[in-house]
Amino acid sequence: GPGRRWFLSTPIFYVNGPPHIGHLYSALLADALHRHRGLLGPGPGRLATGTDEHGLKIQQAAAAAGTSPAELCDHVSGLFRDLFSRAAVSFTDFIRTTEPRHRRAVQCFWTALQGRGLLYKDFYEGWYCTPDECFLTQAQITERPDAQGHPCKVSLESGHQVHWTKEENYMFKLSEFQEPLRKWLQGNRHVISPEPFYQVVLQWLEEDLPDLSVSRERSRLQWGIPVPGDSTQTIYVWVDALVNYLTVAGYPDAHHAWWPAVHHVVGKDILKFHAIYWPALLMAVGLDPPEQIYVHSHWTVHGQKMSKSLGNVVDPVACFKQYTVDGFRYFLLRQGVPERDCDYYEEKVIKLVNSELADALGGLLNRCTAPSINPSGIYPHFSALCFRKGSDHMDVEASGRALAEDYELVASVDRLPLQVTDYFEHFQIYKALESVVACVRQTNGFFQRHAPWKLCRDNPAEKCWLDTVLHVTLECLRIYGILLQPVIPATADKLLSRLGIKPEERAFTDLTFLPRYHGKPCPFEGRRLGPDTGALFPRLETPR
Ligand code: ME8
Repeated sequence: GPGRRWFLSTPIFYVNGPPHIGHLYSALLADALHRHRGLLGPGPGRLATGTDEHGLKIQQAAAAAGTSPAELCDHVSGLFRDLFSRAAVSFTDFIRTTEPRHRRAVQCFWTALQGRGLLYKDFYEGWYCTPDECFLTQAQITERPDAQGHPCKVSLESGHQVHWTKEENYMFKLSEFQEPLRKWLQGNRHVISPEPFYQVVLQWLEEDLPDLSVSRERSRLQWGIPVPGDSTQTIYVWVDALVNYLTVAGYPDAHHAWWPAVHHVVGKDILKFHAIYWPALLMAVGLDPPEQIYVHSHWTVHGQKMSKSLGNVVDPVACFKQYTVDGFRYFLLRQGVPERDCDYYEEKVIKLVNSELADALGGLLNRCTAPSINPSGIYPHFSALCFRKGSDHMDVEASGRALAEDYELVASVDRLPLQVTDYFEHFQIYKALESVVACVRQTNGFFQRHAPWKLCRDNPAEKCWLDTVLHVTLECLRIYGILLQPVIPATADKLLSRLGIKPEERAFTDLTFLPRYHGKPCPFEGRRLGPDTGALFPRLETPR
């Protein structure tokens, strides 16, 4: 409920390549949740994002680019930061794992693990997948010919090549946490959503849970945080990366104000790290596991996985130029279904945003604010004679009586705010948007049905009905504008400003729809509309 603390996180992004639309999607999901919670109550709430800069993968990417890891990190981390600023991701903290505050947190965390007797040194022998930065068992790999046709061992899950490694490492006693993890999950059935991913994690816990190698020999991996007290070893990049969530919460000094009110947004490929390794590591140092893990699936492009070798990696900045920031935000959040992979292609974006933002929403605003239909430019008065609460409508002029469908519209929009909130809380932002769009279409139907442009302002009864039709339409738009703020903040601002709704009138508590119908005073009646600044959303050109 309002007034509750929340702390949302995105994954921190690897800097071995520039951001693509999948990364942006992760960040937008978290941003929309963060903004939505801000509507419910002023917080305190935080949204952390950042970059994951250590590890063999980055070390190798820098070597391949002929640059130093530090330079590569500065450059690519900057690209992510710029992208998220441009995308209106409302982060309150941007962490880089190369920062001193993080090194200190990771070393403290390591020392805490060691202090509890949960680390031991052993010879690790097994497969390592550098692109995925993870250790794999024999059952997790397969053989496949490489580009030259030579047999090559790859990860079953990602298809990336693996290498045999044999070295002395620190091991974390992960196996001791199999039962505690099961108990935690069984006692918190909603901790991982959507539900199918919760089942996947439970299934994993039915299998063997071997101890986890949590360091690499320094001779192989220099680009990382050294093990405290053992300069021959570097801390495994995933332990380093996961601790970022504690760093931004203020660990080791000030995290108690925020921990464990932490809600992670993660892609399905990193679920095991967040739903098994991370909770186990937290329990190991005596901290609670996260309250919530939201999992999303992946974007493909024209049905194919994005990859450098296919050359089909979609640049989000180019998408913003083509579709506008809000247009692309809307597309990703409206079409992205966390349960399953979704496909991106140009025509799909254009069709969706033209139909829903430019035509349905923008068209509606344009029609009900046009000077020809509302020459005084004010929020017109609602007449309770035209819309009567209850089924026995008072008899007025035939032209002035609301129809059964109109009452259905009012009921739908009355229900909408709670419906939208419920969907947000269940990580179904796409369904929240679907329900808003359904109402927008219903409102268009209402406007069309009563054809207010045919009503005559000089006839008092007709004027009364005309004003009421406009008032109801503006009220609908006001509700949609408030509810769309988390997804299309700039467009929602433009819409609400055009209606004359002040910035302090745009929170969840302002979502009382059509107060006059409910017998309450309406603060907007008679108020001057905001200035006309042109079409709400530009129609996008279809590519030739
Ligand atoms: O995994 N569609 O970083 P990362 C949707 N550094 N989401 C996608 C995607 C796609 N095609 N491709 C990637 C890492 N993602 C680690 C995280 S957190 C402590 C450390 C998502 O840059 C992916 O699922 O490879 C993940 O959630 C995020 O982008 C970062 O991926």
